[in-house]
Amino acid sequence: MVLDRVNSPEDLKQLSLEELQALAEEIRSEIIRVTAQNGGHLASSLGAVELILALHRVFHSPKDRILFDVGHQAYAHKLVTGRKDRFHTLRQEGGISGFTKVSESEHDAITAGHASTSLAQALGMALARDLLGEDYHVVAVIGDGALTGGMALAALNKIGELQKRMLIILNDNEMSISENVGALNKYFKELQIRKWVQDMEKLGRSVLERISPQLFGLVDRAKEAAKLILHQENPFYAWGLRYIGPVDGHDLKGLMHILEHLKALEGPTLLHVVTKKGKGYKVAEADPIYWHGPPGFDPKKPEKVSKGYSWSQAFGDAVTELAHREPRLFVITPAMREGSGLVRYSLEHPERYLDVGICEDVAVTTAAGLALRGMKPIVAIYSTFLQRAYDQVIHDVAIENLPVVFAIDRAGIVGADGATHHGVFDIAYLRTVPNLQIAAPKDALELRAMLQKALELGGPVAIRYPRDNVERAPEGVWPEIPWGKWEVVKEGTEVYILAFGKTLRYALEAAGDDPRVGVVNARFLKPLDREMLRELARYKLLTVEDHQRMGGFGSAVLEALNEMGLKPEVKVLGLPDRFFEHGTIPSLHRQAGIDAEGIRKALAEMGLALVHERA
Ligand code: HTL
Ligand code: MG
Repeated sequence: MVLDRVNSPEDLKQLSLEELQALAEEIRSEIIRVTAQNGGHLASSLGAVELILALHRVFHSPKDRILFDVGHQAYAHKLVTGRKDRFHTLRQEGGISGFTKVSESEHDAITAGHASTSLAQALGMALARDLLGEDYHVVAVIGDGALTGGMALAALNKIGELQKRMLIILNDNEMSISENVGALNKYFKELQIRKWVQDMEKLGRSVLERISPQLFGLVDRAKEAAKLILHQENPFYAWGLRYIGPVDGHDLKGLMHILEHLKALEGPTLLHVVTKKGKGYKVAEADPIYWHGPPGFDPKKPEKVSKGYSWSQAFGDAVTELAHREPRLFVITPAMREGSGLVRYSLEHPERYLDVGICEDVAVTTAAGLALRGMKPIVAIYSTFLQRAYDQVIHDVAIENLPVVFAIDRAGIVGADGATHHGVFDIAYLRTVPNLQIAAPKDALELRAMLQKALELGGPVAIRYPRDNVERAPEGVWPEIPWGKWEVVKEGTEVYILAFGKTLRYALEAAGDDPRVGVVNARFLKPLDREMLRELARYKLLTVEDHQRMGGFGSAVLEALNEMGLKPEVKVLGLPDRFFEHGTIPSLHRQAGIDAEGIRKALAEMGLALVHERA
């Protein structure tokens, strides 16, 4: 194995082209083997193997800084930067991260997970380098999806102005997680056609004319059609960047050759590299959407597995049905059609569906525009990515109390994606915003009830639900629940567990049949059900949530009790004030003490030890 001889990127410098090509295949096998075990970002990483090898061959990491946007495509980078022995621990608790992470390796230039940050970071690094009188290369690798983000585009604007020396590699596979969207993406396709036309033209002069005059005619016509494009100004030039490409991102020799040349250039350069998502693994090439981030699979017989019926699908089914009745309903996703359960919706209601690309800010503010002109937009968004649109929530939606519904998916601990992706801040950052109401359903029926009602309220509402499966609600059933009212699920005589969202299940499990322990589905966080809280304040209270303890549901309960002048004994369970890395959801919940065991322990501390013993 060539990989056996590669312990750092410097070792690549000794290898012949043939050895490097063999290494690329070995790396692919290793990526497939380990993602089959652990799940992970398979297709993206397979597509970037040659690019990564060429970069590490030509540049000198860690002196030169190679930044991977999102960082999910960098498995080959991990394998050649001294982590091959730990690569089997990818995304496992205690193992290496699925993204690049500064604290994990000196070769990881940035900590990433969220998209579109690399260009601004590269600019910052180039500025620091020049100010400190240092000399190294800064290379940012950014996908066509990540380049749909406003942050990346805004950084380009400044990069073009400042003219610092840096190399931007656009890794264009025409895919975000779904098909990529946006005007630039269309333009990239046109550039690829132009390249094809030029290649054909060269080939045509020498060979084609002789072999097939018809085919040559075709090329001529294509050239004619592409003429407009040929003469159009390249937007990167307009931005002040040198544009080079498109080049074949799997041609190792060609890539090394061109990178060697680009190294010598001053100012910012963008190299447009065309890659195939899933390259080298048939199923992933054929269906890069499923294989973008599959769970484990059998590498010999790779098959799609149904992960069960998720909250995302429950949401997708609900809005699909609702939209048939509510002509003003409109759903926006920032690049997460599949993840947010919106495939069916997008097919049944294409005219009231929008994938804006990886730009959560644009998703929220477009919703504001829709709401200002009479539509009822729902922004389907992951908790962690809504962080990107906080000002838009306040400034564009909440101030004028606009009817925008935020369907917040992946709320709480999300598991293997780790610290960058856990959705554990949304309650804290949303509950301080006036006008905005916050709810969390206990099951798919309650989700339907909340969605339906939220659309009628006339102001912003956030509905949060976890990364988990849920029992399917029957089609056509639309229950009503009293808005703002909690639900006593189990009566108790000494203590009430107030559970928000997913933790209700843990609370019921912990309470068992102990008559002293009551359980409340505290499904509305804002407004809180103060009436019920006042009643319950006669008992001891234990709040539990899958969210930071600070500023979360428990805090809201404490604040309300304080305002009402009530002083029951209260204990708050939630995530402590630290970041959680990757791991399984149950394991991380256990560590945070918010699962059934943690709740039992808390009950014991509140003097209900018997409950603990019985369990
Ligand atoms: N929104 C933000 C701000 N960050 C992320 N990471 C997402 C959403 C979710 N996401 C990914 S990977 C990805 C998205 C949308 C597609 C990136 O496409 P790109 O790369 O073209 O940049 P490719 O996979 O190689 O085609 C993750 O969460 C990992
Ligand atoms: Mg892409």
